[in-house]
Amino acid sequence: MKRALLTLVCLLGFQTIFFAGNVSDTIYINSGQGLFVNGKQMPCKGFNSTPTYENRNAQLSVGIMDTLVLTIVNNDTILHGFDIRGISGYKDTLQQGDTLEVTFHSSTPRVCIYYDHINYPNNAYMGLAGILAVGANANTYYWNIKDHQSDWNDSIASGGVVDWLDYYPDYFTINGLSNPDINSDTTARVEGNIGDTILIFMANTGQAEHSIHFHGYHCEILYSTSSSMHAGRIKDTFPLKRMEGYLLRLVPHQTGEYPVHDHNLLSITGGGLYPFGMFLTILIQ
Ligand SMILES: [Cu+2]
Repeated sequence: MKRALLTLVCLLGFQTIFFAGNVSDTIYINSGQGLFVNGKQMPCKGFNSTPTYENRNAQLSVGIMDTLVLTIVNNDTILHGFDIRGISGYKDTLQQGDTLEVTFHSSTPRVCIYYDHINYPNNAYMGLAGILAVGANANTYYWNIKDHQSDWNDSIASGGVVDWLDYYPDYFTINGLSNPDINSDTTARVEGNIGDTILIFMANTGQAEHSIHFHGYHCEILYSTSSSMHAGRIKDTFPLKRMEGYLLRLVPHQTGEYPVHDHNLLSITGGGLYPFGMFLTILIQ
């Protein structure tokens, strides 16, 4: 009996260590009217978790060594693409109504950006870019940072041409929301306790540069899409060029409610009004 039990424990242990799990997810490419702070509306697109358009892109997550089986459905009326930034082998296209299945896995924790590479950067700019997190824990948050020049959304949606050298954005969002609404997004607004290990998967999927500043706390970079040299740095400000991201670890040392905002101060406005942009708080108790 003892021997049988030992064998069972060994087998279970073996399974835990060597057999990674599968997770599956489906995302839909949707078109719609995005609702922004101050009641502003503009045409947008998104990779959403249902066939109905919303400003927020699906937040994809997979464990280290696990496999994500991802189904992408083109629910829009035009050709779209799917790719994962910085990783080869994923680039593919979907005609209207098409479905694509991809499998993804990573042996290390990281943040990835999945996006539409067709007509780049226009489709990604219209909203088709989201975060794929590898190695999330129970205290994980997602900050998908975007910017829009509202009249350009109208132009691009109606087939117009824009000159990216003249880009001057006027709306700034995290997960499709601006201050003050962003503080109601439980996947964005960090809430925790002293000593927690909090992970923040942050990506700039807009077309402007941003520089995210933490008041009250420093974070350690666990992974950076732009350079392996960044890992291990402990700082309070994180500059993000377009389509770059960080995986940050925050272990709070003090209680309080502290702001996090973009140090490019234009980005803490919305429609020209302060503080309706990239501005949220961290609450540590
Ligand atoms: Cu600041």
